[in-house]
Order: sequence, then C-alpha cells, then structure tokens
Amino acid sequence: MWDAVKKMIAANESFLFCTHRDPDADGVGSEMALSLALRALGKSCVVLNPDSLPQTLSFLDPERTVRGFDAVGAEQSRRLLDKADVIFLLDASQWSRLRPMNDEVSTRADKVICIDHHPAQRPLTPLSVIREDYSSAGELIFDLLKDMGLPLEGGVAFSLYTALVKDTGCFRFDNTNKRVFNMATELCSYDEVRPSYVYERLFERSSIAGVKALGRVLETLEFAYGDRLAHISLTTDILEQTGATVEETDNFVDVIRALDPVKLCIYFRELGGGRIKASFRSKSNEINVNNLAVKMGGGGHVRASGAVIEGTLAEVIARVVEAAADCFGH
Ligand SMILES: [Mn+2]
Repeated sequence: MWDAVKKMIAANESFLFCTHRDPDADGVGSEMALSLALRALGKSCVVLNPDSLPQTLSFLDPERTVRGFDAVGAEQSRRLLDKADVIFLLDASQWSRLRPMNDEVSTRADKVICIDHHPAQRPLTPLSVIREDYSSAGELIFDLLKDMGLPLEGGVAFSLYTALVKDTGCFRFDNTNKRVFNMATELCSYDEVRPSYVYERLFERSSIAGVKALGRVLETLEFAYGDRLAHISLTTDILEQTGATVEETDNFVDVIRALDPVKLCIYFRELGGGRIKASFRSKSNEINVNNLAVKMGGGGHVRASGAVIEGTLAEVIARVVEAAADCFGH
C-alpha cells in the first residue's frame, strides 16, 4: 500500500506537510512524526497548517516549527507551497477541510498525497492512501515508517503515540483493537513516550473557565426519541460569559456519551455568522452518523461525524433532531 508513496519520498528532496483546520493531536502528531523522520533522512521539511497551533497542542512542537497560514500570510505560504516537491495532507481528504488555504493547495493537487482514515468517496489525488480501517492518521504514518524501515526514535514515537491516544479516546473507542495496542506497546519502549504525560496533556487540561462553561452547556441537555438521542448546545454567550476557549469545549460531547440509555449524541455549537456546527456521536453500530452528517451537508465516520449548518441555533436543533428520526427507525 506504500510503494508509490515510498517512491515519491525517495525521488524528492523538499516536503510540505499540512493537516485540517482546527488542528487536532492526530493531525499534528502525524505531521510532526513524518516530518521528523524525513528530516532525519536529510530531506527538507516544512509544516504549514491553515491555523497556527493552539496553545493546547504546543507540547507536540517544542522547537516551534509548525507554521500557520493565518500568521504566515498568503504570499509567503504560496512560496512555501511552490518550493515543496511533495505536499502531504494528513488526517484530511477534502479540500474544504483546509479553508482558508484550500485553493492554494488544491491548485497544486498534482503533487499532493493524502494520508487519511476518514471515509472518502474517492481518493483526492491518485497517490493518496485512504484507509477507513485504521484508527488514526498516526497509525497510518506508523505503518509507513515501519514499511520504510525507519527508526521511530524520540519525537517520532512521542508524536505517533499522542496521535493514537487522541483518536482512540485513550483506547476506549470502537477503533481500539489489537493492532492499536501492538502499536502502543512498541511506542512505549521509547523513553520519550510516557503514557501518563500524554494522557494529562490531552485529557486533563481543563481550566476553571472551561468547567464553568461545561456546567452551562449541561443545562441545555435535552432528549428525544425515548431518551435515545441526547443533545447539548454551546452558545457564543456561554463562551463570552465564562471566558472559556473553543478548544477546551471540544470534548463536552463525551460527557453525555456516558449516559446509559443514549445511543446518539449531538453537540451544537454556535460559530457566529448564523452558522451552527453539529457534532454527531453514535454509540451503536446500528446508528450511522456519517449518513446523518451527509444529509446535513457534512461528513465523517460511522460513529463520529459533523456538519456546519446555516440557521439559528433553535432552527438547526429542530431540523437535525427531525432528520435523526431515520436513525431510530421512525
Ligand atoms: Mn484523525
């Protein structure tokens, strides 16, 4: 599965890595790992994302090498994209996930290779590797580096372990399996990989403002379809009044996931400008939230997906809850 990618790596000298907007620890961990590994081979590597790294992910980039299109600007970004022989797009396989630098990358599609585990209608570019049966982009990069026979030393192992922990929900989600544990076991043999440190960085970073925002969000909890659907909402008011940042509200949907009768969780977030982000989480193989997200103009996985929908919060909640009827055989 890696032959074409390996040929491209061997034949070229200059690489650029990017991941989706609102970067997460899987996307960033994957680009850090692959760029560190290729740099060790003497290749020139640049990481350029649509957004600068949020403070919560800066621990993945101690050398401060990751650049953001927002900070670098369009002109300098174009220069970096032109200079690269190959552009690796990691943890994303839709141009729209790269906004606002999507056009800059898609016009250079002939040198783009996606490595992703999100479902895609078809690979974005001919050399792309899209494998839905992998837990994370990090697991795919691990596979590639093993296939290349490269050592995983230091930062590479740490970045890959962090990516894996993020996307498996610390080994709790449905994508956790023997292969995932085998990868974790191997990575833990490196001194740089300390599981408790990674867990703390990813899952124990709540601020007081964040917990106050969670309290307000839980007050919006409502149920439908005989308590099988639960939804919560984050308004811009809650963010303003508590001082919480958007990143620290990302995991709120996990709190309602834990409710026993609930099979489908929806987390609505006001984005401003009359747009609402809806995140869907399924707890049952019978409920395919990718279908629901596609119906609302978004996409994702069978058990985790999302969409950005236009309308007021109340309108969007009503529309989505109605559309979810299919999930419960109504
Ligand atoms: Mn991922």
